[in-house]
Amino acid sequence: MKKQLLLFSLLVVTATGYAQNTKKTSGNPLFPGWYADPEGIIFNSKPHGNQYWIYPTFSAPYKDQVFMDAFSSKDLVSWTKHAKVLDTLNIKWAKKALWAPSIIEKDKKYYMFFGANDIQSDNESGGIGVAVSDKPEGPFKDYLGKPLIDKFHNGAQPIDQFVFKDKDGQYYLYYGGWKHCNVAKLKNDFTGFIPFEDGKIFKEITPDSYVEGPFMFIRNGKYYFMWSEGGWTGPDYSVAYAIANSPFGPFKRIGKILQQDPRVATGAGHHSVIQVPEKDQWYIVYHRRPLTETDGNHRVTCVDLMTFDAKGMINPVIITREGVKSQPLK
Ligand code: FUB
Repeated sequence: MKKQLLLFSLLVVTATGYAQNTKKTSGNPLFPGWYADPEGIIFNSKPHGNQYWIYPTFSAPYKDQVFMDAFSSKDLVSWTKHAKVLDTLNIKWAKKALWAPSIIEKDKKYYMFFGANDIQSDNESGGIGVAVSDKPEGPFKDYLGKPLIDKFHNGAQPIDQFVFKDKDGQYYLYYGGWKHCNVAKLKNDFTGFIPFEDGKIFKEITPDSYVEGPFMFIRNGKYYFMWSEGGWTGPDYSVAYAIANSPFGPFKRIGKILQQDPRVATGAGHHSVIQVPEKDQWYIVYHRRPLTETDGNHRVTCVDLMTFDAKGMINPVIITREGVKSQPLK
């Protein structure tokens, strides 16, 4: 009996190994589960520098959004889940609606900026917080003991943060829901902000049709600013972008580059971008909703190629079921 069991197990292991070895593309979604607002990143420091990481929102009713999982991969094809890297048990002011993590590595620490509580006015408790860990897989602990931003400024709901390191080493926080986007200059230790020359802390940079989910990257010295448009529970959710010469814009909308494809999925939006180090090779990581699905929370995390034309414009993304080919990092 025991021998039979052993033989059966060997066959299963062999079959699984074979299946993994022959998986040529990532497939979409990248991993099982309802996950939205994915931030994809490659960290600089060893031993984590040879991996892709994705930090998404756990997509569920707000009251159940009390933790965040992360995912890592060596090749974009096989992914490992890291459960509950952030948990509201470790953040006394965060009660629900943990949203849209944005992560950055600095001085051997990992800082995660997150939204919590979905505040509707300045009278409610919550907003954007910061958590810190020694490792990308957490556990992340509350860094400030209170939100970093807990009020509306320039009409922007304090959600959907993105932390950006500029060419000169300065860190900025782009954020905002309710169709307004602000940028603020972070203090070097991320405990607060440095006012701009005009004395203001929150500079509004909202482009046309902006709704939420800002993201920034630099290519060939230009600032590519991207954001989500439409309503996240509907099919028209999408991503548009602008190009500027400065991190403050002006951000003149160029057009949409990610949206639903009625043959593949709806509601494609709230994305991030990964560049393969030292290569002009780019991926867009985003969420979308399976065709015919009507539950707003049924959002899944996907990856597809992002390419540019000869003038540096982003080509419209082709959303796929296959995903992308294996791309191991050095
Ligand atoms: O996942 C919660 C919210 O949905 C995000 O903060 C928005 O950007 C939208 O994707």
